[in-house]
Amino acid sequence: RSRIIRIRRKEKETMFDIKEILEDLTGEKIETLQLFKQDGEFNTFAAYVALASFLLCGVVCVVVWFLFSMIFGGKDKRTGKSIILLGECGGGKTALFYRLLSPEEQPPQTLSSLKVNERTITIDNNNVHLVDIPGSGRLRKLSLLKYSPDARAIVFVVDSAGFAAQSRSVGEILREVLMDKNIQKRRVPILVVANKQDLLKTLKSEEIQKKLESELDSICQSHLAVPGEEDDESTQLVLPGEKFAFDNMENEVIFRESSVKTGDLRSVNEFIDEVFM
Ligand SMILES: Nc1nc2c(ncn2[C@@H]2O[C@H](COP(=O)(O)OP(=O)(O)OP(=O)(O)O)[C@@H](O)[C@H]2O)c(=O)[nH]1
Ligand SMILES: [Mg+2]
Repeated sequence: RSRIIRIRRKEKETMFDIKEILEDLTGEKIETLQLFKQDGEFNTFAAYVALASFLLCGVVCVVVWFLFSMIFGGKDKRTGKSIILLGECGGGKTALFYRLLSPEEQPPQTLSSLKVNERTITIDNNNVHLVDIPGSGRLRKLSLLKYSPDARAIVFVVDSAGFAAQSRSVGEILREVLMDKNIQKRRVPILVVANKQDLLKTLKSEEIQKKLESELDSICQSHLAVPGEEDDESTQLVLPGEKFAFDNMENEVIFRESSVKTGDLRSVNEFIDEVFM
């Protein structure tokens, strides 16, 4: 067994069969491949075999991990650079956009936006591309398609004072976001921020979450019952017979509060810090 064994090239192809190959070549049954021969001498060949097997196992593990993450993990969600502000008209996206650019200044009086605002700013040494998408119709949908491939996170702004009257349309827009292929594939985290907390008669983030959950449930059920052109079965947010729940989403969806007017943006800043960590 201590004989020097030469392995023919074709039999070198797989290291898993090494014991069988050695048995074929020597015609003897091999129990174990010993690192030291009986006379105590170091068996270089066995050491090479052990090292090669070890390296091969490592390579196989890396390849399996890579394939697994490609198939099940999607693209790394930490590759995008954009924080995208989305939501219904009048929620305070543009006001928030300006507050994030100049935290100490009151944002200028804004009218309903007709174009996307974008700017790159530095937050804690990170270059953050801030994108404010108008809430109204077609421009919102086209802009989401354009900017979602680079999304690092979404800040979904809700007017907590006007929410009761807008809950259905807010739910429709949030569904659009959750259905976006890039947002889904890269599991982009979403912060739903209940803005305008300085006003009287506002809803808290928990109340908004509950109401949005039931709105999204009914919207999703109607899409399941009568699928539209854009309803791709594989990306539906609920399965038939299932109830919609934010906890079941692949994307992390969290609910917090803010007031752009008073400058209370702790929730938004913490969220941005976290996604760029
Ligand atoms: N009281 C109060 N008003 C706010 C706050 N944030 C924004 N506003 C006001 O709400 C109104 C709408 O804000 P915008 O930032 O223009 O809203 P938007 O989401 O950009 O709206 P669209 O561009 O139409 O999608 C403006 O008059 C803001 O001054 C807030 O925290 N508190
Ligand atoms: Mg705006």
